[in-house]
Amino acid sequence: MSNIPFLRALQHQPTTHTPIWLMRQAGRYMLTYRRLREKYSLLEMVKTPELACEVTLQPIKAFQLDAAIIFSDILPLLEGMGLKLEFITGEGPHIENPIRETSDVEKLRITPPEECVAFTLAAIRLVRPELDALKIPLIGFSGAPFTLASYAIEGGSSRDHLLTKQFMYAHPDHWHMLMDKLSQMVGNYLLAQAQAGAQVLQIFDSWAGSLGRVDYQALVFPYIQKAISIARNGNVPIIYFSTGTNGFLNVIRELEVNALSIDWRMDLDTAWKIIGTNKAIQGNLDPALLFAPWSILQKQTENILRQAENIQPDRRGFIFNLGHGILQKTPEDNVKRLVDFVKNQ
Ligand code: 1CP
Repeated sequence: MSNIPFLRALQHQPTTHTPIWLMRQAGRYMLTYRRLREKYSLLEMVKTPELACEVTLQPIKAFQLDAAIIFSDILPLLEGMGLKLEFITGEGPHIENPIRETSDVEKLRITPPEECVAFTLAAIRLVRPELDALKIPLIGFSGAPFTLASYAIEGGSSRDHLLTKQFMYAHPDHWHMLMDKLSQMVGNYLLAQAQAGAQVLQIFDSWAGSLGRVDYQALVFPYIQKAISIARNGNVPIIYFSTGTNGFLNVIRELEVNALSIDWRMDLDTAWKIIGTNKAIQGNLDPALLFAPWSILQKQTENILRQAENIQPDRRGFIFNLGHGILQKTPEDNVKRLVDFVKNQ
């Protein structure tokens, strides 16, 4: 049995302190990251294992976090299917040849991760020994099929995911073909990360909450489950993260994962009751609270800890995190204070 708190929490074992890490903990809110980013583009950093390794370690060196997440992004995987990706400064991701016709789906390739995302697998192998020396476990990750489909169809970020939904309703057979291909890519990618040394896997389904329960259940859920069933061959715990999905937690709880990561729109204890204590729970501070005066941040942090205790008095199975990724202008001092506070409660 591991004595690492984050891994113990995922196995519902009591821990010496409540483990904490922050989604997108490496990024532009950190001065060390911005300095490196002046010299390299995002994709250069992702595709150079030495740089990805360095950025993965930046938040670990700055804060007493309980887990590291490999530095990458959810979108480079789409390049392995034949989509052309770039990140435009100030605008975000852009896909030059998005999916618009059914024939575009037929053309999508399934490429082994060793070929299309070898750089991330190499970064995992490179960073593991450094993290082992610090007794910090490493998380590998992938976007979920729906969230990836949304970028592949919209060609970039989208508020309403209208093109995605239109495609889903107009071309059901090709929607299933697209989701089937994506679930194979995602599953293989997660499995390869576990085999390269990731000790935990997280699936980011950031935009699943734009769907209603009926569509999520019929058109999306089976493909997340398919990706998970491939990834489970890696024999490491899996976390499923989504936002805006609290209305159908009773569907999501059926996923064969070890933990669910929830957002701040529902009380943690209410969510955990629906999910059941056979799964660990991760969350759920509003990332905007890291901009609040300390007294308010502290009160809301304590509130989350109390809610976890309402379900598990010793908080076993609870991992403190944000309800979504850390925001770009977050003050580093508040991150430090939050991490230190949670670990001493
Ligand atoms: O330097 C830069 O330009 C910074 C922005 C940045 C960073 C730091 C992007 C662009 N991606 C990343 C890394 C990243 N992305 C990580 C790794 C680091 C960590 O956690 O420490 C992870 C886990 C992601 C995941 C990711 N990328 C998600 C899922 C999580 C979430 O926050 O919802 C999504 C949706 C993306 C897409 C993406 N990447 C970057 C941008 C600007 C976007 C678009 C977001 C949008 O559509 O609004």
